[in-house]
Amino acid sequence: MDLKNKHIIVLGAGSSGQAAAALALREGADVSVHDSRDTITGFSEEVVCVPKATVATGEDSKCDLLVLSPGIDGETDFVKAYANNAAEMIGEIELGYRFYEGKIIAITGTNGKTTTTELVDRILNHNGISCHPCGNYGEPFTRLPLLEEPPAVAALEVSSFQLETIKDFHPDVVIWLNFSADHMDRYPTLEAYKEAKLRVFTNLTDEDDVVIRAGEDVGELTATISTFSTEDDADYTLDDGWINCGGERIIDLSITRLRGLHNAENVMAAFAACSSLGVKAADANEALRGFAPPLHRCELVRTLDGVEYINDSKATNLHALESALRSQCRPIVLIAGGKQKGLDYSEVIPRLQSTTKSIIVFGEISDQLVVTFNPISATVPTRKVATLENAITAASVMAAHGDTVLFSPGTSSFDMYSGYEERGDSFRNIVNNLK
Ligand code: UMA
Repeated sequence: MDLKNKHIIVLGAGSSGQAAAALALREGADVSVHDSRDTITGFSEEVVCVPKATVATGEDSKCDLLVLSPGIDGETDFVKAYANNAAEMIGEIELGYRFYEGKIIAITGTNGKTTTTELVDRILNHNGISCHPCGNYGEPFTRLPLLEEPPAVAALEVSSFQLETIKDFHPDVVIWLNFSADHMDRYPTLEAYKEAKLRVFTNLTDEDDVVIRAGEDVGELTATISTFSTEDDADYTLDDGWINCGGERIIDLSITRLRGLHNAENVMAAFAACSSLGVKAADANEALRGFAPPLHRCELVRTLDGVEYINDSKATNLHALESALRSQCRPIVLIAGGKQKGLDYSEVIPRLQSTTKSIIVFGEISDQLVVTFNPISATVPTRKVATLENAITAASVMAAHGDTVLFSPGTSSFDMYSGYEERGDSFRNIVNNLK
């Protein structure tokens, strides 16, 4: 793609916008960045910054290429105003794809993406294949072609938001971990969310590999498929703490610090993808010795008076909450709640009834949760509090020796925090200050 002397508008001045602008500049384009914020920072002097952008700004802004940041909904009048004046509109992932020459393992699914991205990264680098974790994981994909020595493989975590704006994007391997309701504040229906995610398969051919949880309904695929599951028959299964493939035990999960069936599936998926690049099971097993889950994902913060405090702030949807509940083996005092994003918590009531002894709710969705959990209040009482600090104090009183206080909100944090990281850091700090 030739960007020389082309006028590029980058919409969104967050981390993807900054990386996309840097790449377009290197390619010789004239770059402007537009954002509805009052101020824009973090861009080089050559970039024209347009803060306080509105629909009217979009209607007045012509360009050869519009690069959209994933957090901005493409269905809004704001984006449509820009898109109508652009010769082409793509997302930041598509831009990165057009300039990155290495192989791509695209990792998607509702939950487990970040852990799996780190597992792929660890296994490949340990085996002498240079790899870099990026995408929804944190570092934008467009940073890779800007590196002096781009890695041989991108372990690319991709969200549905990012997939909405791909065109030619063609990964070599796709990992599809699972699918359940999420982001219902962005999509009109569950089908629309799934449709966005399924776009990851758009350009695959029979030369590509897909690693998929057994039983997932993703329609017909032409690629070579490997399946994994801790429940159903699959190419990769769980056998007494080992990952089993073709009747052989290949990876010993006890040498990692990962816990829970969902993490066993993440390991299966990561290894299956790496094996399609030639990694042997014994070498992957060695690479995973001591592997710990990323922060905010069932992270054991502290044990105080025999009570475990677990930070699972990354659980921003109900599938993640359910996985966290499933992976504990002690009685649970659950802290949940946060932003109202259209999720129906009644789905998790059977699991709550069998695993929790009490529930503490807070945040924008707390009134709704008190009503939703009312049918089980005789055995699992729910208490509403105003802040996370109040929730932790209440939990520390309610939990007995041998219990677990699990902070697994089940929804996003934006009603009170800048993101799940800030929310999880806050949980960790408060717990570490408990006396
Ligand atoms: N903005 C507007 N107008 C709007 C809406 C937003 O101008 O109508 C501007 C905001 O003022 C802001 C910018 O857009 O300046 C933000 O863009 P962005 O939300 O795309 O943020 P980035 O910093 O570019 O982060 C994005 C991903 N964010 C989202 O998808 C919401 C990051 O995923 C990703 O790590 C990063 O690109 C690098 O690839 C985060 C995320 O929350 C972790 N992802 C969601 C999730 O995991 O649930 C999908």
